[in-house]
Amino acid sequence: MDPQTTRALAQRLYDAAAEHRTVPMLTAEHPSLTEDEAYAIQTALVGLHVAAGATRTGMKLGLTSKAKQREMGIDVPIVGVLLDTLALDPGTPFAVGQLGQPRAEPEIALLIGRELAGPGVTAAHVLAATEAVMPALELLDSRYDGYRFTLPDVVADQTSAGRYLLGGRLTSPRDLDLRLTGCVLTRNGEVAATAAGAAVSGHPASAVAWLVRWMAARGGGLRAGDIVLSGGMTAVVPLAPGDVVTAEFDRLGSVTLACR
Ligand code: OOG
Ligand code: MG
Repeated sequence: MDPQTTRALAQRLYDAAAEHRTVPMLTAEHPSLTEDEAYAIQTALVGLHVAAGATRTGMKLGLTSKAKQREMGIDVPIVGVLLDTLALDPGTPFAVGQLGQPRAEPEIALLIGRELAGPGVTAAHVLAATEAVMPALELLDSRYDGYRFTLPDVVADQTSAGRYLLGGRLTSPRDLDLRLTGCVLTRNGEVAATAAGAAVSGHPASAVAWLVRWMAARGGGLRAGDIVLSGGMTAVVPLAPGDVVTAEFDRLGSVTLACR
């Protein structure tokens, strides 16, 4: 794919998000779009946000749990970029109309304490480099009609990144077994889904180790201060004005999103 087409497709997704519209899947027009070409579109899309003033705050993993893979019909993990413009303030109700097809999912977030890079990084290295883990809600928003896509489509669309909200408590991962970290997701007081950390690639740190190796293969790595979302633990809940969604985690605390 030539650079001009890559840029034009990134602009199409950028404009769709800005105007709260959806567009047909890119693969409808470009059926042979590869995963690598899709990541190039994503990079161009992130570049448009950065040109408009956004700053990178970390990385997000997607489709790291069976629940999510089943939900979207795609069984490989995907990677996106977190930006400061996507971060929500805890305690401030979110005007959900800012997103076209808003959904929420509970995730375990890692705050990376020191640079982490290289092809040999394991879950143990990730845990040693993690300053804290935090409860998180990711708000997803596909820019595609009917919230349907193939793997290259969702990669190009910044892995449906919408917003993210981190809980207010930092917990050291040292004395935790994140595999066993239970999560209860409630929507308007009703339990919507439950899971444990092991739902995420067997262990959230394994998912992040995979991410670091993936970044190493592309000449990058995690930086000190990066936030990493390790991937949705459960199926999503849809969001509408008035909804209150809470993700409660054993030993990590909770995070609540109020929608207006
Ligand atoms: C794709 C993004 C998936 C996750 O945590 O699994 C994702 C989607 O479901 O729209 O962020
Ligand atoms: Mg997610």
